[in-house]
Amino acid sequence: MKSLALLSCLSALLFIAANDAVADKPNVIIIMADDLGYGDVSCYGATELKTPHIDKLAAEGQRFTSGYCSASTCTPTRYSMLTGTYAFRQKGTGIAPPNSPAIIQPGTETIASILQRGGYATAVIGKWHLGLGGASGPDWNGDLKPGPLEIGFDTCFLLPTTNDRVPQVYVHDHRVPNLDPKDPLWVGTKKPSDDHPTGNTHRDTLKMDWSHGHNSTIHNGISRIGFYTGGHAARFRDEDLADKWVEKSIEFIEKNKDNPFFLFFSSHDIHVPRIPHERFQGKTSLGFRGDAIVELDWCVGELMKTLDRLNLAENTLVVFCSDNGPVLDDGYKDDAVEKVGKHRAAGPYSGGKYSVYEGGTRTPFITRWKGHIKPGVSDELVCTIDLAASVAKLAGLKLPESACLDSFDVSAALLGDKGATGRDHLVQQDNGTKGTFGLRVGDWKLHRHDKKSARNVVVETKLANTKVPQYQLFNLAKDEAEKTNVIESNPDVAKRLKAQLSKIIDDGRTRP
Ligand code: NG6
Ligand code: CA
Repeated sequence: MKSLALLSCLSALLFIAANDAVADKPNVIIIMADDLGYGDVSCYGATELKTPHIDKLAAEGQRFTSGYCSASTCTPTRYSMLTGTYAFRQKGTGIAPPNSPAIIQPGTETIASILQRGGYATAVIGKWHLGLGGASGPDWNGDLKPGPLEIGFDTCFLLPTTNDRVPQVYVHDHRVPNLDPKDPLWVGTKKPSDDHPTGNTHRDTLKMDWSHGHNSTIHNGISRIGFYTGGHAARFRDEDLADKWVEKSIEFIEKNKDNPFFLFFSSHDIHVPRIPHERFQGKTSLGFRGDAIVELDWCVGELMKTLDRLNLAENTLVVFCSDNGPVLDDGYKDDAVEKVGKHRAAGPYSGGKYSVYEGGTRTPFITRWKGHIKPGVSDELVCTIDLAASVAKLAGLKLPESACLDSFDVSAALLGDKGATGRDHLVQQDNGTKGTFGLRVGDWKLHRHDKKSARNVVVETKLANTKVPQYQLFNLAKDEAEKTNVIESNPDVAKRLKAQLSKIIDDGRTRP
């Protein structure tokens, strides 16, 4: 009897100790915007629209002027944010097509698997675009695995690819919800029948016309990349995506308010097709591209309100970032080019999405953790690829030696600690494993264009490929817009950076 009492006393003590340890672990919310440029929000200088919620986040935390994503397209940035490893090291990490199999293999350590092992509840809600299913691709009518649940997420509620690619259905954990077995979902690359309506054959019926690509299957009056049939009961309306992400995220936060959680809020805004909810349409002078930014800002506000309501703001690190720089015309005629006016989506930088000029990867990057981060502006160099190592550090978790090969612990810089430094170098890439690299070391920036041309024109004019030499060197301190190639006058710097870039690629890892 006595020993039983002692045992229950001991287990009660252990429980308290365990809970104390858990209480030290901050919740983590990563809000990743899609295609949002450095100059697209008012706290980074936008004057033609207002983003009060994102601005508030910045005012209450650290706003980074050298915050980057690691690639200028979606799939490689998301791959490297989750795995902590540069995407150029792994074949098959370029922009994923509709029927892409899972790109991150089960067993790969990710920011989610590390936090999950550390006792966190983990979720990804929103755009995935990292493939689903085994080698033969997604089984849309069956179990969609492997996927997020096989690499560390307890739960997911997804848009499987991007919304300009088919199909327009959600994925909840391993299944497409509301699928009627009598109306199976088929997704493919070839027109399924001669009379299948497409953006080419039924162009005059579209509610938003396409400008390039995006002329296959039509859903909700918008033609997409790829073909699909069936699954009608499961299909969503583009207008409702943002509301759905917010609704599902609030559910997840409420459910896990008493234990540590990690939420990857993966917005589809402001990717094409930009179809904000009716209540945001026409809210800016910039057309749907601007309205989608306002919708994104609303999402941020709703998430922050939820943290306040549940008294979690002082226990939650919020990171706001983007997956690549901006683009105006990305395949639909949504007036983004015509209505841009004075708005400079990439801020002072050149290039944008698809480019290794600064506009492609230098994006809004904000951290907030009330009571732990002193508000301010930081010029330290940080990147989405560092979130894995940095968040692991904040949660008191160790990174396995063989994982997260390029993720640096910049947690002190993320918290804005006095004297804390970010990275001393960063590699940027465009898309895929072969192509174009940028290496920033201090104020120097080396470009290595293995392709003969690059998208380097400013985003306000139409993005177009122009011929470039294989190597270029810029001094960002004097020339933030990368206009003057100074490689001839700085041969020693060029030699050093070229060698450093080759070594980073050849070594297979940069994390010590
Ligand atoms: C491109 C698409 C573009 C966009 C991009 C992926 C065409 C002509 N262009 O191939 O619209 O979908 O892929 O964007 O189809 S990302 O942000 O997901 O990387
Ligand atoms: Ca993107």
